[in-house]
Amino acid sequence: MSGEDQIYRQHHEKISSFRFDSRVVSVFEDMIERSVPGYAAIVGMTGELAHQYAKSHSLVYDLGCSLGASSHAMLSWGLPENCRLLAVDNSPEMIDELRQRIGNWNLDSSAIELQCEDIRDLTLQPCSFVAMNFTLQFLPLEHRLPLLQRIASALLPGGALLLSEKFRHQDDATDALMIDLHHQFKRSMGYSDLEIAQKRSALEDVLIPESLQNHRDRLLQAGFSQVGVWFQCFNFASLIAIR
Ligand code: GEK
Repeated sequence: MSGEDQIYRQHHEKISSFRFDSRVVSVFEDMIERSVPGYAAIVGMTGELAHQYAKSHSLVYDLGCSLGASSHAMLSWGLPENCRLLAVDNSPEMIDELRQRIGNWNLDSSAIELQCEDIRDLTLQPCSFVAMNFTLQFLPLEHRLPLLQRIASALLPGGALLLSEKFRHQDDATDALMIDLHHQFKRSMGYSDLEIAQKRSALEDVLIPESLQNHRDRLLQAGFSQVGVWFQCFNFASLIAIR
């Protein structure tokens, strides 16, 4: 079970860049549920979409799996016969904690394998579905297209990438409004203005949002044939890209 996220509750003299370390792991679920509007809907739908797109005897990836919420949803919905699910994260603390938790999942977890690796170094095998929920946003901008190209090349024809991201609205006034609405959401979830401000500064230069137009154009450039936004709330969205 997740503890309550109090990481930025007290005033910090110096805010260090955000890292997925053991402190974050211990409160991760509380943090993401109270910070990302629509998180539960996106994770739940990841299971449903994997169920639709995954093919029997193929691989499915969960890239940036954290504590396995998306993997859990995919296994709960049920993957086709002989599908293997590879959950990858480069935080050893996340993978260690996930490894311990899987034993308590009340479902058949024999199909899932965990890998502690940077997704930029991962050799992607032929696969039918890739979930990348709120992970691409942490890669330096220049590393995003090469990864998406490798995903597109690894996907079987008709396979799909589900990509969820925090994004930037192209019009500055709308972007400012959506940022305000997101902060209002965080306040309603119990975060103080100090917590919101300190977390924002920790994520500066770590989480780099782009516009939905950028995402769409780059996915098409990477080799996907069709791209659509299926979920959007304030400055968070999820896209489905078909190979
Ligand atoms: C969920 N998908 O619950 N290689 C591998 N993992 C990475 C990399 C990288 N280069 N960079 C960051 N990560 C999850 C939530 S959280 C989103 C994903 C958030 C990992 C990082 O260690 C963390 O576990 C995850 O990506 C991002 O649906 O906290 O906003």
